[in-house]
Amino acid sequence: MTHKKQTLGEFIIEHQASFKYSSGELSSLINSIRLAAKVVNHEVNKAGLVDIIGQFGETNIQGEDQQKLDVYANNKFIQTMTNRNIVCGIASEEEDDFISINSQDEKHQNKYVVLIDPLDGSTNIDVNVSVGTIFSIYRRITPIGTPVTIDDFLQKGSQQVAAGYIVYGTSTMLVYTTGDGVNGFTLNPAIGSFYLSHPDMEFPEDGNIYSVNEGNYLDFPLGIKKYIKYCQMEEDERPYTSRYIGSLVSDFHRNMIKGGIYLYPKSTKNPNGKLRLLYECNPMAFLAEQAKGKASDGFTRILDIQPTELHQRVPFICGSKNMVEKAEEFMREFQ
Ligand code: AHM
Ligand code: MG
Repeated sequence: MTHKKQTLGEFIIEHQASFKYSSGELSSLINSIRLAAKVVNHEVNKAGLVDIIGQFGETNIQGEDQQKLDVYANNKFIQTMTNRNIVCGIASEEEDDFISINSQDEKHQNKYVVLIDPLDGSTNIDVNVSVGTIFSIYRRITPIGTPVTIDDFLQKGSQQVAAGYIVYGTSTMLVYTTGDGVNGFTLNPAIGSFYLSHPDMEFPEDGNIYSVNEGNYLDFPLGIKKYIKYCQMEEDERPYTSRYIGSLVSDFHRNMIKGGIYLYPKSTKNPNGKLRLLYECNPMAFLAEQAKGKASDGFTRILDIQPTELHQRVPFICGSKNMVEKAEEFMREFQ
């Protein structure tokens, strides 16, 4: 039996009414992310051609400056959301400060702010390995009609109304949540549409994959060292398999489908971990919880951490519920 797959556009319209703050604004916002994702995807797919058509950062044959892909992605997402006048503010991992958006005719009337990591894991681009975009959406807390302030961006992750990622992999997928489960859409490049391919995504409660940069092992806290040894021990279902792409979106995506845990702990080199709370950890933590997984800094639920600055870093442990709880157990026991 064949049945027609739903497109992301259709899915957004169908779910708009059920969204608790429904006014169409959030749907337009997700739609604009979908559009920018397609444009960025096109550019990412051409990355392997740089030797033929010129390096990023160089001037191309038309005399135009070619941008590095992460700069390109940053500009594209910001431009799309600004032009369509659907958010009141944007913060990006690529920008030092947040951007306040104000249209000529409607002064600060939009209610959402977006935080974005436009191209995460971008060092993987040079070697043709998957990268991703991560986004996080909040309702502003300052009054409509006034410019956004830093407080609109420094909200706890538990206040997110939507979050998602795009993985530019063997196929390109957009995966997102509006707080009612997680759904994944695969891009059909021939047609240019995303189709619902992974409805109601969930982390298996347990898994057998651990993903961590073990090159930093000697610098890890004792609890993490002990947990890694536990993963490697021959007992019950162990040893687990080690899989580390070094691209958070891809490692998360695989672990969500197969069952696994991702860890980026603190180390001597990175005393607060490496990943950014606002652009990376909060959105992934929201997705993880919506997919019945867990996300923690080893002791505290990520979504409960009160951010104090835009580019704050935190240790990050995320994945299948039982695995994250086990890692937390080790953190508590071996401080
Ligand atoms: P980036 O924001 O500079 O791209 O760094 C984030 C990336 C994650 O996608 C990935 O999981 C991690 O950094 C890999 O770091 P490392 O190379 O230290 O293992
Ligand atoms: Mg990043």
